Amino acid sequence: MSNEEQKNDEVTIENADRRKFFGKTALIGAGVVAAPMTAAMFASQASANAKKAAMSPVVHPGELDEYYGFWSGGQSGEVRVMGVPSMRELMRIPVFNIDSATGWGITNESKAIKGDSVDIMVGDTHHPHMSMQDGRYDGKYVFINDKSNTRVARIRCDVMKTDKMLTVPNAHAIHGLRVQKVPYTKYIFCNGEFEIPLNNNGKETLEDVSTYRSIFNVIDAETMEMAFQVIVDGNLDNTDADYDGKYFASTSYNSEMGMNLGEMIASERDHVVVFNLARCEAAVKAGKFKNYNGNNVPVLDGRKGSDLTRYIPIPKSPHGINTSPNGKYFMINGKLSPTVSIIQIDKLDDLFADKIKARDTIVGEPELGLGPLHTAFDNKGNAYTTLFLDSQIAKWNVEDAIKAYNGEKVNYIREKLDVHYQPGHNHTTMGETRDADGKWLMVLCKFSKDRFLPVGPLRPENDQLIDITGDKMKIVHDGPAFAEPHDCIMVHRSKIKTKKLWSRDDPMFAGTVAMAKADGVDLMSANKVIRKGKNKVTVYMTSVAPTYGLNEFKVKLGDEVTVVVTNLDMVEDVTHGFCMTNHGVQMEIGPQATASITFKADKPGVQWYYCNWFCHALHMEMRGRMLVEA
Ligand code: K7E
Ligand code: CUA
Repeated sequence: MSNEEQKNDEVTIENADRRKFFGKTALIGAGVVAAPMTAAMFASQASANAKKAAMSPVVHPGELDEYYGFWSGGQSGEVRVMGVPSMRELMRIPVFNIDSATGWGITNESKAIKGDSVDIMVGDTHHPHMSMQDGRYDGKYVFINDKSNTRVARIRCDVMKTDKMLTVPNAHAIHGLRVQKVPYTKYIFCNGEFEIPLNNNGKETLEDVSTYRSIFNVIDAETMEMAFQVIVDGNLDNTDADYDGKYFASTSYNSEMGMNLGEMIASERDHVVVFNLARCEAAVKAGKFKNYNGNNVPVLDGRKGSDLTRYIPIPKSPHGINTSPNGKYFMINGKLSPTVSIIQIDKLDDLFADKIKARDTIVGEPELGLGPLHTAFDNKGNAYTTLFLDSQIAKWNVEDAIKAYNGEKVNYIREKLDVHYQPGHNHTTMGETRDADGKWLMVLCKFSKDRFLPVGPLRPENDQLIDITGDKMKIVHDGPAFAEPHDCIMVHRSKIKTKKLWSRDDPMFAGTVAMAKADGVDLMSANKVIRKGKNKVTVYMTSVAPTYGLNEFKVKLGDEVTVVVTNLDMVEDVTHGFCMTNHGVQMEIGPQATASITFKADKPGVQWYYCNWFCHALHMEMRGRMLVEA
């Protein structure tokens, strides 16, 4: 045994003993562990704390958080609004799911927004990102993908509601999603992850894998319609854009185009595909595209050899891609490789001009640990990479990593911190914008194991908040989260202005307003029942706490009934509900909003409807009868 091996051996044994020791004391009980703490120990701990007190995540009752957090709700299909640093959950925004509280997916207004996917009740959200102006959040929209049904939705930040949804044609499973940062968010970029035939009609080609493609998608952020798509070689995973408005790039973990695990991880290298926005737009203008599957979305060919794209080889199965807030680098997280590959963005001009080779754009490839998935940034030149397999965050210095790649003897690793456990995404406050402020790092851990009271075989995930203002990272908060929050953003509260009341001309219910106009009804005053044809009835009513404009209305058994409620209350937070008992019908109507819901009156007799959102001391009395004549 060499000296080195012997030393390692000793360390292991010592650690094992320490573990046994801690295990025993834990069995005896927490009280026993606390007891031996002497006054001297307390004093030394206090002085250590005084050196650099961690920022406190405590936000006292009545105080407001400094940041809005937008959390993906993973398999729940929703987006959550958190207060950071308190980690209080402020709101849930239903997007791809059906929501019992607000009637999302049940009301006519939300169904119209869902459009062609109105019958789909599930979603799998991953990547929420806010629209930008010149690389800074503009507070207008948050965009979110649905991997499970190939959709992208938009949330309006003034009302915190979903206002647009698009099923992306030609693609299969939208995963990575980012916005154009500069000059403004004209486009949303997102990846079709899975590989399918271009005309996926089950006729032309089915089993010939060589005809399968993954497709890159560019969506107009304002209209939420497809701008164009790009066929690529390999599949597509995550994506991000530069700070110049010129390039965006996506990782590919399946450059092999394998159809099973073994095939997908066969080669030692996969790639990043870089897209040239100006060339793509010019190609669309010049008509150099094709259409597939009978729709008219322009599809460009960006496979190897095309002048629209460049392919940069990256070690084995990369995952996340993150642009540094100084706009200089794309960080490509290695996943199966312990490295992050640093692409220097201003070298891409030369790459597209064929003056340099693809790998010449790589200016650093620091080795960080096992399973690097995603990287976040502070405002001091440091990067924070999640190590999924090591259950750690690696803090490293970007310029030092570049020096090391050039052969200089520098240690670029600043610190490794244990997190609990298996982190996926991490994110810093304002860290995906020019305003990165280096205050908080959120780490979204995939497992919580021993961190919370056990709640059966399915455990919450664990969101850990880390203070990154000092030399050492400090975990200051564990937050249980339901349904895997893949990703989040944290936006300074000064960026977001929300409405207190709905505007009567809000586009969210413009369709219903138009219907009322056609029916000759003034929504602000009318309470009436209009029969439309043999089996259709529209019921218009107002609501003012604690009454509905109609105490009763009469329909016939089998009628299709549309109830339209307009909330006349002008008081902030006085939301009413409408619930038709025993009919699976309920919805929220915010102050000054109109909402409607359609159902079949398939039960005879007296059917009570009631207000299901607390609004008044006499809220229980806010109800009325639907009289159903048999
Ligand atoms: Cu890494 Cu969907 Cu961004 Cu999960 S993805 S972690
Ligand atoms: Cu209106 Cu409760």
